[in-house]
Amino acid sequence: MKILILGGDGYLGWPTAMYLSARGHEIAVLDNFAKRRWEMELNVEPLIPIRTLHDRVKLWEKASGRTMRLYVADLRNYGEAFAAIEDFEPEAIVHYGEQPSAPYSMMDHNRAVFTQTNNIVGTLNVLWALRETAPTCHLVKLGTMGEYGTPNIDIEEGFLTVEHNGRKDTLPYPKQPGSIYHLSKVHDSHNILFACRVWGLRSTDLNQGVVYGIETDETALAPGLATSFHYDDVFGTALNRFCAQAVAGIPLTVYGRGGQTRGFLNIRDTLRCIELAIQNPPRAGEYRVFNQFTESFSVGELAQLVEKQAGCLGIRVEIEHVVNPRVEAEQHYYNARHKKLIDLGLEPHLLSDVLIESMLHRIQEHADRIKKDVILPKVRWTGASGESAKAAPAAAQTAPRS
Ligand code: USQ
Repeated sequence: MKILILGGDGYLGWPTAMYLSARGHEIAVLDNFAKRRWEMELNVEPLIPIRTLHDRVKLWEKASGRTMRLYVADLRNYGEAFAAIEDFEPEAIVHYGEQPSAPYSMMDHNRAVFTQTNNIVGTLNVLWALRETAPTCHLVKLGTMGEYGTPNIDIEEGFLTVEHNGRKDTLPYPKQPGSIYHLSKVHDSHNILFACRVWGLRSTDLNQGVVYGIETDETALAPGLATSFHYDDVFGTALNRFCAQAVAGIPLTVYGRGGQTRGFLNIRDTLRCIELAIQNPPRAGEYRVFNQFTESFSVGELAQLVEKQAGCLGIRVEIEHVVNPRVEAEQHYYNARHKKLIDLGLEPHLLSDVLIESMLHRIQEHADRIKKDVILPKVRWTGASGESAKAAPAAAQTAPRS
């Protein structure tokens, strides 16, 4: 199939492009390199040095013997989005091309507005271009499990059947996202549902959990094919950060009490989930949601797993409960369904000691590049006064080890 990867320069976009190319699909990547600019703004860098996308595409073509197209385009510019889609004529689009960080979106007014404008307008432009030039193309859109928040009932896959005053309907699941970034994904979901319902487009909204991992079969083929792995407080995600902190000899930064539970998945499973969605497309006019994660952990549990495995390698690790910079429940009910991708054939790579060990080893190879001053969280969810509309959770000051 002809598949266009939006955000092809990113942590997940680049490995997805290689994975699908290796399986015989005709791939094009599109990016405007905005993430590289944000990294420079904040003086953060991926752990493993990343070559330009142009170079990585050339290297991949040499290593695999397959061709890959590259579009430099900004999705906020309708003309650029339209031109790429019209030119490539994709049968499927995988859309990672958004600002992906919750802390970045909560940093200041400019970045909050930027995140929502960038993500929502970019996606709306893609939807409109599909309507005009490729209405049968399958849009595989990366949403997030964070759209649901942490309700005190089971989380379903996108829709909830409710009975109200004696009548029954299946409606979009209520959303209670925890950041301006997560909100942008909720707004995207509404726009995509509308585009399917009214224009007859077809889309899979993948509500993905927190991804961890550095390596895929394709990134391992050559050093220059590596993907962008972050450990800093803005772009790094929990488990990736904990592994880097362990290697750097910095206490693991569990925010607050550490009972925050989320769905997690291995980067390798992200790629397989995308493939499964593409191989099993929705019908015209259908908008469907898959919850894309394989296991749930609290952040406290994750920190303990890293502490244990690092200990086996002789690395002494401390766990520190730092004041939670976010406004989020630290102890809550969490039971999210994630059956649809398993039904399609996903065989999860579950989190294991071996996997944590291999991440620690890989990070050790680049330990001298870890900037210790970008680890502690600096972005607070509350206003300048320190108050939020909802009472901030009881701050766990630097507390004893769990
Ligand atoms: N956390 C810590 N310590 C840290 C970093 C994070 O305790 O050093 C906690 C956070 O407070 C939060 C949880 O870990 O409760 C997850 O935080 P995260 O930074 O790993 O992930 P998040 O901000 O939720 O966002 C990430 C990706 C985003 C994706 C999302 C999936 O950056 O693109 O949409 O995971 S989900 O979390 O399911 O919404």
